[in-house]
Amino acid sequence: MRMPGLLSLCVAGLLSLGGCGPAPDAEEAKGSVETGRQGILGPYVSFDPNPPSDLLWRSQVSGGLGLWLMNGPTILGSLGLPPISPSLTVQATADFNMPSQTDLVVHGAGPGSEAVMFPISSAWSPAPLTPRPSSDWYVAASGDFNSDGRADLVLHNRVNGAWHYRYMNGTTLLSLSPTVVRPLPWHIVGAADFNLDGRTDLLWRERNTGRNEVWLMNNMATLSIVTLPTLSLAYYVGATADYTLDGNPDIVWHNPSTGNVMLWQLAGTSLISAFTIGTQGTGCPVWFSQSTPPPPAAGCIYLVGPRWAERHGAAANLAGLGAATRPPTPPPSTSTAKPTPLR
Ligand SMILES: [Ca+2]
Ligand SMILES: [Ca+2]
Ligand SMILES: [Ca+2]
Ligand SMILES: [Ca+2]
Repeated sequence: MRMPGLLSLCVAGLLSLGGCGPAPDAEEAKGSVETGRQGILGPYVSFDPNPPSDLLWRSQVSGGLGLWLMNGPTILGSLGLPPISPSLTVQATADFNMPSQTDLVVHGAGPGSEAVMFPISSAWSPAPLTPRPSSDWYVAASGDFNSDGRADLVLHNRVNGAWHYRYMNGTTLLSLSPTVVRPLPWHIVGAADFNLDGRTDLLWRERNTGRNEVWLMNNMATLSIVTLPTLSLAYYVGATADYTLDGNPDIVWHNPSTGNVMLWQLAGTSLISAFTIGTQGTGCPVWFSQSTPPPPAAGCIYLVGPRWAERHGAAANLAGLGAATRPPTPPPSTSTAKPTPLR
């Protein structure tokens, strides 16, 4: 029986936020960034040898990073990672240098601080990225938006609502898409191939209402807009990847006030269940999205990804793996989880 509260304390301890002993019921690991990383296999974005997607937590006070190592919606344990300066924020997770591994995109308040952090040896190795046009812009998410097999970035302007893609070859900027504007306060809060057509889609959230939309995209072309249920602004989007082992990207939300970590299990763009997968912190300040840094509140950690999931890379990557490292067979149901009403 897992005990999310204990695991929460443990992650907090690994982030140097307070005392914490080993979780007796969890397989806790203390690793370097290269220890057994697995990387990105289509909808699975993993940081350890177990392919199912993990959850990345961040203290904006200490710069600490920690993982919930997951098997679908089940927390297996926690893992502390080397910190990254609190002058930087974790904006996106992607794989910028094949073969697959999980890298982080970070930047500070102003242009010139952008970098991809590669997990090399026992530390993060930064590689600079082309600066943003101004401090009004932030990296909202990553994805392969032009379907060339290479990770790209989507940048959003928090002041005027403009956004565009940066098409990348590794850390090299190849070109920009046209810049378009969606009126604020809609913000891009994630990217994933929700409908499994091989093209990365955009997840939008409205800052004053909690309304949510998936824009099904073909590069810059909006194929259709799907409205998801509205969710209280007490929650923010922490991750978009597959957490139910069915190949469909899901959405993980966190409520910093109650600590509730809630999974929306999606089938394409349909919400089929919502349930709690754990608890992290209580009484912490609200956060809207990666459009601003997580609140630097002592004792509070925030879910900063991964916010990327794709389908089309999965088959090729999985084909190169031995059976032992394939994702486990999906469970017959999620009946052990308790659905909670949406707010
Ligand atoms: Ca994993
Ligand atoms: Ca691309
Ligand atoms: Ca798609
Ligand atoms: Ca799923």
